[in-house]
Amino acid sequence: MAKNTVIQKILEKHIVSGNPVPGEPVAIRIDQTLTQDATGTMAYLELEAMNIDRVKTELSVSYVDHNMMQNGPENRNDHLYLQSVAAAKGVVFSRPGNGICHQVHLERFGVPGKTLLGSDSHTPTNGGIGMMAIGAGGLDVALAMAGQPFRMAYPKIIGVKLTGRLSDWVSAKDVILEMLRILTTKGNVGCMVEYYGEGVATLTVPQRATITNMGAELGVTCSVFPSDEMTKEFLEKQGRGGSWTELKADNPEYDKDIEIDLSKLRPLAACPSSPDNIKTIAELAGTEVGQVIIGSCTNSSFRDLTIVGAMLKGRKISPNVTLSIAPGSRQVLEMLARNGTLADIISAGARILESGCGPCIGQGQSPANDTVTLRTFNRNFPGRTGTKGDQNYLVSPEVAAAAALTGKITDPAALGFAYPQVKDAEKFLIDDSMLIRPPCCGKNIEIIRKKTIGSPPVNQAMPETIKGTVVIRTGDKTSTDDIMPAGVHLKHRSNIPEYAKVVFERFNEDGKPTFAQRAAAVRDAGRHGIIVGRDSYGQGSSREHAAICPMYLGVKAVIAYAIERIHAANLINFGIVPFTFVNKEDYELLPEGTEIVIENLPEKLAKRAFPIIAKANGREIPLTSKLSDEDIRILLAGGRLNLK
Ligand code: MIC
Ligand code: SF4
Repeated sequence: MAKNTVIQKILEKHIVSGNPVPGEPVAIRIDQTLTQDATGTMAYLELEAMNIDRVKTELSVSYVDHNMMQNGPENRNDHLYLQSVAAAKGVVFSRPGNGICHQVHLERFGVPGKTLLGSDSHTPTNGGIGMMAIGAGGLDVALAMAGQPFRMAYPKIIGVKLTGRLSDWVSAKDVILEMLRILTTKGNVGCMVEYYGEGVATLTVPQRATITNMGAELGVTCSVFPSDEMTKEFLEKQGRGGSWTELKADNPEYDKDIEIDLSKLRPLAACPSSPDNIKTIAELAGTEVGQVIIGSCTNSSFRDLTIVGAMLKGRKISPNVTLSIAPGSRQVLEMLARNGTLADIISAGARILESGCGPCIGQGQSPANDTVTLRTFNRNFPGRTGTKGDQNYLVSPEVAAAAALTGKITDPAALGFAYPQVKDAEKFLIDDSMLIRPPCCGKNIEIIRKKTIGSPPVNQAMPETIKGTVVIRTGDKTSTDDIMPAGVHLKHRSNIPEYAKVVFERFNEDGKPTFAQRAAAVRDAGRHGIIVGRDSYGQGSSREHAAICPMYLGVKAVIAYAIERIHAANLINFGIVPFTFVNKEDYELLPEGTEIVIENLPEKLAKRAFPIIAKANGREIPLTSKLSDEDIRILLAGGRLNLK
């Protein structure tokens, strides 16, 4: 078992119960929370349902960064609710325009050695500053705000030794793409990643944050860098030097070892349509590109956009390409505006978007059909751009800027000019006026609830017998974007009956009832909906709507080869049993429409009588599930909100 690691040092200070053995359930104290608007409205509605007057954390921040299009009143209604509930409950509110939650949190709030729980899967970004930063569903974050510990499996720790230093034109993005090449998106549930070795000191905090951000794509619980002189310098430049403490591993031993020589890395891309479909830029060079977008919580720091600005300065983008840039935060945008880099970017022909998630979550800028889009983002699941059949490549800012200039995927080293020697900021521009601190007492604050703000639906206790019907069988790597699409539907996050209409929309076929219609018909016939999947079911986003909306439509169980961590927790929180097949070949026995019976389920779960037998077409199908005692209690009650 791992020893002397940074991760264990943080865990030791935060564990409140459980056995510190990999795979065993433990509960940890949460120091800070963050929410964003698309998951936040549900989280605060859930917090309100818990009757908590004021949050119990050291710091909780509510960001608005996802739902910013304001096509119709829904988004602004959400913002007003979020701002008022933050004031009422003692939460800092980051106004729309202030930036993407993970970037702003890194700049203004992240503290080495502390725990952060966020209702967004890329919360591990703040591992770049030495935090144990974990993504979770909104309900788990609401519970943390209410002062409850966070439950998870004690991790296996993967140690990644970094040696050497990145060569010119090679970027932090290439480090994490290399990690995705090595580990893939599958099979890493229950692990945490720790970076160490002399290569660490060569990476700045925003570069480290690019790497920890996309740990989410590996499916690990979080990724953590030590806190060193580089961390201290970053915090001092943010005017927060007092938050620094040193965190380092002493002769660490890990459960699994990986070594990456930074000097040997070359520019890479994640090809359509999975973050682990990695090729070198050299292999892809010459591919025609129609669109380039630089931004997202992965790659829109001051350093990232400064290098892009230096590459574009005095040049024009190719006439066949559109280039859009969304700076990660208002701090970054204002600094670029003040030092002239923004003018260089605009002059080259870029379209400037507001500081927020924007195209990363399908909020505008969908590419044309049959066109390659190159993005510095972290996810390229099919259709996430808003275009069916999209060809989305994930790359570094350097590779993105090179393609914008040439109209083709291009190794930036072949551009014919030297790697710009950009310096990090001497000091960051500090202006917290878009962060609204809560008053000391929120009792008299009126919470603004316009008509598009609904309430979380309530589930029934688990039935004695599951009389199930398979409503869909999805296959491998079903992402939460597949289950609950965002894009144009994102604005319905606060209105479950409306949002539930588009569950599994990507799988709709002409002339066939939609998933929502089929599930509702099963429910109205007094039966229970069942979803069948294969590997990595529920990968990607933390959106608990991927559990709430199926629950609303009467789904009682998901059966798959493997279910990703955050999604499995969300299913449990809303009373849906996450089963895995004991025999993978049984997947073939459960096509859509199959009727399944599971008798005496509450009793079997309470006794942990695994494998639990499902009967279908005269066959017996053994199912299992890794559930803690608390998970079983929640499932029997029909969801966490039913437990008082
Ligand atoms: C994403 O990148 O998919 C999101 C949108 O940020 C999600 C959260 C959500 O669905 O609101 C995530 O990563 O958790
Ligand atoms: Fe926003 Fe994209 Fe980051 Fe999700 S991955 S938080 S949508 S920028």
